[in-house]
Amino acid sequence: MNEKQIQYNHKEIEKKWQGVWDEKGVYKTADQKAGAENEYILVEFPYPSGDLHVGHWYAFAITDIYAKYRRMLGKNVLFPVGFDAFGLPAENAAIKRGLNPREWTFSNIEFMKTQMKRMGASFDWEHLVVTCSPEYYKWTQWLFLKFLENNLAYQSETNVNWCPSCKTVLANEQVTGGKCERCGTEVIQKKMKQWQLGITKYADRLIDDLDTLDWPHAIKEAQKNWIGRSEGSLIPFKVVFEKADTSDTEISFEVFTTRADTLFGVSYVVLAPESDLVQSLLEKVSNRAEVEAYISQTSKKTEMDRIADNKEKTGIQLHGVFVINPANNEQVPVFISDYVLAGYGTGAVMAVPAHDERDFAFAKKFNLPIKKVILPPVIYSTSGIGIRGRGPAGDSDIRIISDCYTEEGELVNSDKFNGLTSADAVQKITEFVGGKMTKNYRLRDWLVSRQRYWGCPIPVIHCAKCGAVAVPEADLPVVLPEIVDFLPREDGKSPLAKATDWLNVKCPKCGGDAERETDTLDTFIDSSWYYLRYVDPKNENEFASKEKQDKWLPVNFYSGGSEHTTMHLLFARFFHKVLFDFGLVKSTEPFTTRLNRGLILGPDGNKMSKSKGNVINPDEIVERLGADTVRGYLSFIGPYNEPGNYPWDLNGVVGIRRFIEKMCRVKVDIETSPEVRKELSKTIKKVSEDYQKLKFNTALAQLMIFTNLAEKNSISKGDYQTYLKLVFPIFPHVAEELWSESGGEGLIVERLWPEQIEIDLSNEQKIINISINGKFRGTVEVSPEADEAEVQKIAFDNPNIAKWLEGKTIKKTIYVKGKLFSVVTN
Ligand code: ANZ
Ligand code: ZN
Repeated sequence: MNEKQIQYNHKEIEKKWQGVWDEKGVYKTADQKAGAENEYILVEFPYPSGDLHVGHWYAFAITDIYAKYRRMLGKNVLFPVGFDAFGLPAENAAIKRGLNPREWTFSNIEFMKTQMKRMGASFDWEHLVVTCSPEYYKWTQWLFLKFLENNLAYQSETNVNWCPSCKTVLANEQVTGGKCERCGTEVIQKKMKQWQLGITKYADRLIDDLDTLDWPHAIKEAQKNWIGRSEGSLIPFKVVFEKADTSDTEISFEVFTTRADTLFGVSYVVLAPESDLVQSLLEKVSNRAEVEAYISQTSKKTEMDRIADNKEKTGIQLHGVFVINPANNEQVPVFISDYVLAGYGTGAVMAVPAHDERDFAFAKKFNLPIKKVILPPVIYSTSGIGIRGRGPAGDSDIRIISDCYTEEGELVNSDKFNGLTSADAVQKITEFVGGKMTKNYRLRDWLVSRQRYWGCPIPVIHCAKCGAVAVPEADLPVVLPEIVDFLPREDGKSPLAKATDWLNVKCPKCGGDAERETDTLDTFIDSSWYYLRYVDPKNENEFASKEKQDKWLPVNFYSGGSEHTTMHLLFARFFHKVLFDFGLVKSTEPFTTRLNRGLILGPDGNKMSKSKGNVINPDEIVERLGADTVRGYLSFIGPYNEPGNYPWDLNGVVGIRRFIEKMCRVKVDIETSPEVRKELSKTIKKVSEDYQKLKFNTALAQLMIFTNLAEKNSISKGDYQTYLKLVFPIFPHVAEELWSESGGEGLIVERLWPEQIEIDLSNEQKIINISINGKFRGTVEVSPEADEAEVQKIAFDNPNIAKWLEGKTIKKTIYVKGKLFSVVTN
């Protein structure tokens, strides 16, 4: 093709090669390939919300560069794709358009499949997984039943987040800033009977096993904080009534505290308004009406509001109720306040205003005593050198003490514990009062039932006699019935309650009349195990066979968005650990390496959104400039291995298109010029390293340098084809076209990554620095074998050097071989 100029017609080229790859099935992944190690590269699967957007391209097409690279290194790569197809977004959109969610979802999936096929990615479509298909959710239900059997799924009446607009409960993870994550409506609290999964039982393992993962530090930290393990004590308090008559039965409760060292400083106790304990005390409370009013007021607030530090403290005393501080037998009053949450610790707090900010604010407002029991360590100086210890008078008065000192320190006003450090006192005081050390977690059990139609039915039958009965395995899947009226209901029941034919069944245990559970499962359950199904998507007898699992799991590389740090990634890890305990998977963790990618912003630097009119439609760019251009642009926009925010820049896109045209102008010659050969060696090294580190931007920058050089100089067919291989992962279509034009063997997609080219640099000219009387005066080039006499001749013949020697006598010369020639004159 020496003289032939390629006309770069992206439409023709891309269509042609996508057809060929498809027809030859080049991306069909066998479970085993001779001599090749299996590698599972995963991208979080999308919601079939309608159109593919640039974010999907960034997720899939750019991770595909890595998948292609690993494949060329000889790995047998599984790179599957699917759809997270149940859930609110699909349903809300269907409602808006007056369509059925099923039809709407499946037609979207078909459309998005054609869009995704234009990426030129190495997806194996035979592994497609769609979570709303009965073949998939049969196994979601089967897994749920395993949880149920093992007491990891249970029903309980709890206060839940309720979105009045979506008319469904939400998990804590789905409430951001007190608002529904999906629709932005203010979430309210409601007491409802709900299905929960026992994720808290796995809290320690979910924290401790993070150490075994090759994940970004930030994700690990975020998960740890989310789980919020805190070590503290349970301290018992006995309840007494003011006019205690001896017939009173003894009521007592425990508080959870991380600061048992402050027990002598307790001036009152606070209970969570909604706690059962408060209910049990109410009949002894003399100001019951006011207390009940406060409780009902609290029930309208979200947890987020309640725990906000900056807000004014509210609360009310339970008149007629006192508790006894077990450390000093003092009677202290009891309050309820919304800053104490029923779901954390024991829902009861010992308040130490001198050492806790919230207690301090509360005590100020309600005029309660503030008693210091911890002093900060003294640092005083006699000689200019800081010394830690007591003041000169042997007392501690010189310590500068704030009104509310929240750090650890040294105990005072604490009887026989005075003088101990906080750390020592915690355990000793806990023991002294008969309390015990314990761990507490911020994490709650995972609320998984949703009062929505478009989800996986919970495979349970409610019988008046037998209670909640599991649907027998043989009857799975419980198919989501076709109903006309799937809109959410005001009464908080699932729309499935209206499907009476489906609803009324016989109890599997006693055969009596019974009803199906009408709630559906949170979609985060669907996505907690999809990566397992990918390895064996058509299996009718198991969720995934042991053999297939052995071939592929755990996932080697997982790319996704940072919004999934404390939701999906935590849920999937939990699921995997549970399945491990059931003996259903072999590894304790699902994803070995995780990458959180960045975000593509609109051209105006804002998050793309239809309302801002800054959405880039990838189809349009693909049509006009080609899929390879979009792939190249997105790979060039920033390092893929670090999450950043990148505004879309049309000039940049056009620049990539020009670069592809330049690639097409590189011509094959008889020989490669030495300069090009040297740069090719460097390029193979750089591009290999950068692809491996997911720094596609710098890999492409090096390919640009090389292309410039190769376009202006000569390159042999062999070297040219090596170059095409380097380009292929980013620009697969044009690389395949040029490969075929240059008479390459078979398809480039089936070739292996090039070997490093070792360049013999031993007979290159050496550059020698010339120094005269200690000053640098220029350089000369000599052959590598040149001896001192030769170097001296070349240097002294050089007029730029010679001019510094005019009229001088040489006293001494020194030659450092291949580097430096130094002259000393008089
Ligand atoms: C007395 C005390 C004295 C406390 C002091 C702190 C400082 P973390 O570390 O987050 O676990 N607490 C316990 N249960 C609570 C609840 N249900 N709602 C609100 N606050 C609660 O925090 C533990 C501390 O938070 C506990 O230690 C308790 O206050 C409070 F100088 O007890 B502390
Ligand atoms: Zn029954």
